[in-house]
Amino acid sequence: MFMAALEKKDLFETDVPVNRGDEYSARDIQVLEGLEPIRLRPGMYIGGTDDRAVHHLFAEVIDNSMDEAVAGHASRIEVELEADGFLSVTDNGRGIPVDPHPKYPKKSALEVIMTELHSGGKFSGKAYETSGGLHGVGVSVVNALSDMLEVEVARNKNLYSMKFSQGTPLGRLENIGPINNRRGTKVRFRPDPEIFGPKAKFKPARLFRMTRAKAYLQPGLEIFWKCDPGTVEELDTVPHEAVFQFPGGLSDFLKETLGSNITITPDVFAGRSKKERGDGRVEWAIAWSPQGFGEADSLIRSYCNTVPTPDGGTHEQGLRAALTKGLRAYADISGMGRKASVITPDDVMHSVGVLLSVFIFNPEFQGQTKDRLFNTEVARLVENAVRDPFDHWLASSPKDATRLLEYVIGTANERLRRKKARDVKRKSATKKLRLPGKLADCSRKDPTDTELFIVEGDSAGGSAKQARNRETQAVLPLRGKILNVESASMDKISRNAEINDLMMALGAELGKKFDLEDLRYEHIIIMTDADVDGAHIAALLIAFFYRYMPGLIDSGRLYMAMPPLYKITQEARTAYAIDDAHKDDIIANVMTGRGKIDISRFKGLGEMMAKQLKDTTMNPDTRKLARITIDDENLPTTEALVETLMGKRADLRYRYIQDHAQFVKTIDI
Ligand code: 0RA
Repeated sequence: MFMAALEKKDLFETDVPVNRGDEYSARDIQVLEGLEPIRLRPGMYIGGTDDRAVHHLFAEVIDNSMDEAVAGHASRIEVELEADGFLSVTDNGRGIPVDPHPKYPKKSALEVIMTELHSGGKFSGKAYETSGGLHGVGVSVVNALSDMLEVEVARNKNLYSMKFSQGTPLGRLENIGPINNRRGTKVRFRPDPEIFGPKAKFKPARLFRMTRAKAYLQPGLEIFWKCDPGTVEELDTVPHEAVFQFPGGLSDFLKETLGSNITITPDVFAGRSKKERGDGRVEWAIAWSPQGFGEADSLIRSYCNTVPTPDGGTHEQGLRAALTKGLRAYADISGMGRKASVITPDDVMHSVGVLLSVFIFNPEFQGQTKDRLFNTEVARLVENAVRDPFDHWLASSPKDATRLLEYVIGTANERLRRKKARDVKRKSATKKLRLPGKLADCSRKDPTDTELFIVEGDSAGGSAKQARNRETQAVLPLRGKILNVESASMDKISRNAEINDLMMALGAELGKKFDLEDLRYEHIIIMTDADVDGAHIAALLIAFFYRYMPGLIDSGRLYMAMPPLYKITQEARTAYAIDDAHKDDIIANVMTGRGKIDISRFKGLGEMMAKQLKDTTMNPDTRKLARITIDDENLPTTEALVETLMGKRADLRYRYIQDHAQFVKTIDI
């Protein structure tokens, strides 16, 4: 690297005799401080060596001409892409100074500007002006990374020229001769294939877009575009010649972007700060369009000294603050303050088209790609510039202002609604992870074809756990009776341990928060003893679901298991009966007249063998289920339901079940 630096030195200092045997000296350091680091690590200066970086070179060059225009010294810029890949940018500004540089008397200022890193602002005496440039790295970076670069300056009634290759002067600054009618600078260059690869080249469409955008940022400026027809691919829609001039500035840009989009207010809100010395200036154009902008719902383009800031920054912050505060203040004076209290800057910036351009003195950029404006004072500058005009704009057309305010409030409310829905989802998701300890969950995670058996008591729970299909059937034993929801407050219900376990197992919330989508199982089956207590518990559960999760019943996903009350055997024949009437029916119609009939009564589920429970009550292939339905026309009171199911009158219970039963499969009896 050191040797390479020495070699370069020979070419750089064109007017100093070269001594190849030189020891390491101050002059060598000088060389290292020149353009060599740029070629060694181009990524550090232009963020890479890809397509984007190639176009960055153009941005840097046109930004210098834009600085002249913004400072009021240039009124036209020409951009030309030539057939051989050369790109030139010409302006009618003051021209790069060509007189000897005070610090290096043997060199022209132009040479120093083109060959010294960071020399732009410092040496040029331009520090008092706002300047863009490639985030301040200067045109010397472009020079270092071009295999050829030529500068022409028309100044002092003379035309000068100097050529470089890879940042190294190919000769001295030449005076071509006198001219009378011209002033300005032309930079013509070609990206070095050694740096950017042999295939790297400018894309006409991209250059065209970048060039046109500049014209909007400086109303009055004329930009001429020209590209050799040979550079334009067949399918490109780039014209070979064009002139950009937008007297309406950012407003023109925004209107063109909006196209035929419908906007909330008929007028674009546009303006510029009054020119104030020592500060900076701000220009903006804003419109809200619910239709969005292509794929995106908003389009926010901001610039600092005509340099795009795609990552936003302090200028955008200031604008957000001004618009939000302005809308809130308008809401207050128009009696909508309470409704508008929910709006945030994000709501205001929803579906918005914004063009924001600031001109400041010492721009600082931040972030990986230096695409975000960092100067903290700019937030205040923009907020102050925009706030007053915004207030006036709103007040000048209350009808439109109110429509805008209502639109933004609508956005805020929609945001709040979504957040609430998300919170509920998240809550139920965490519930899913926190399952009650006594739940024997099924292994299948997808609710499809899964069942939760809500079982009375631990002993029945034990049998059910043995009898179940582990993959699809879960068992939740409830200890004791659950609350009677008819006589308990919501507060008390949500603190009840059994109900909490139930909610956790189901993954569902109560009341308005209940969402079928949250249910962890497809079918919920109440499985209680076929006795009075069992019926009571079932009734209480049904009442609870009816009251707090009606969607579960409406969707037909709540069932009662139909465990048998009697086992009837005759020789090798076995049948189960769910109640007395069923038993009588079996004895009369199923059993034969021969042989002793043995009838045993189950005292509870817990008393059944696991295999019996499985065959009679749980196995989907052999069991019966009763679907719980609510007959809205003859809606039973919970009392009536409890009365029916409690089994004080077993005939009622049987009838109820018969009336509502949906036999999934008929068991073999
Ligand atoms: C340094 C000082 C001055 C102008 C420029 C540079 C300058 C640079 C470029 C690059 C492209 N076009 C440009 N135009 C001007 C100010 C010179 C003066 O005070 O006359």
